Amino acid sequence: MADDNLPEDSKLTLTKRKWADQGKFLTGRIARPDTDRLPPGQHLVKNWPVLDLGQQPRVSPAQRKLDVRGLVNNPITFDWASFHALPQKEMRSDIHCVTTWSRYDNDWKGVSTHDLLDAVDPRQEAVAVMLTSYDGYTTNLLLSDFAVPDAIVVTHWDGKPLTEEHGGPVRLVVPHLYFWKSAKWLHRIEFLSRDQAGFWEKNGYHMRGDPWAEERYSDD
Ligand SMILES: Nc1nc2c(c(=O)[nH]1)N[C@H]1C(S)=C(S)[C@@H](COP(=O)(O)O)O[C@H]1N2
Ligand SMILES: [Mo]
Repeated sequence: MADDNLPEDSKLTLTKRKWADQGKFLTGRIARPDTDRLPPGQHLVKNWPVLDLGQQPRVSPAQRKLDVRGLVNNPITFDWASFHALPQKEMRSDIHCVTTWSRYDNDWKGVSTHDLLDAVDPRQEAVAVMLTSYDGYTTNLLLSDFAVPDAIVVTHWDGKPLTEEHGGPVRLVVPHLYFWKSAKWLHRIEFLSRDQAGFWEKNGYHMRGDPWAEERYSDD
């Protein structure tokens, strides 16, 4: 950590301040140090559990497309070839599932949402995205959460093609939110002028799902 920042402006201070606010608001407990990598209420697993609605996508992997549409200047329907013509990036991140398991150090390869956003050029009015998957699943994200630097549309995990049970050939990974936001078998990304609830969000889950703030369920 560089110490040339003023203390009140440093990333560490800002993170701790956020922790303090959230910790006080949610639990009344003293905030944990930001060196703690495991969000509150989570436990670590070494395996990678499979969780979904139990409905396998009907469309075969070879026929799948990724349709990026809505409030964008340049809507694109990607096939496997055009998707792989975008810059391919590698990232490592942790998974935090709302069912309380977390898994560290997952190696992903795919297209960053940054590069996807560059390609489709969202319009000024776009503030949210709805993700729709080939099994009928939907989930929503604010554009600001979709656009974080470590969000990535992945085709590979741990150096190997993503298995079908984990959402292959193409899924989203948004590591700073609970894993239900990371749609498997991704079919459509639609840019919207307001945040609308997806499948779990209509069924009692939180609209945002920040694991560090324990945004598991909606309040109402
Ligand atoms: N298409 C689709 N994506 C999905 C789901 C689903 O049912 N369908 N479940 C979500 C939930 S609740 C979780 S915890 C993760 C699980 O991903 P995994 O099976 O690869 O661990 O996928 C998320 N993405
Ligand atoms: Mo989940």
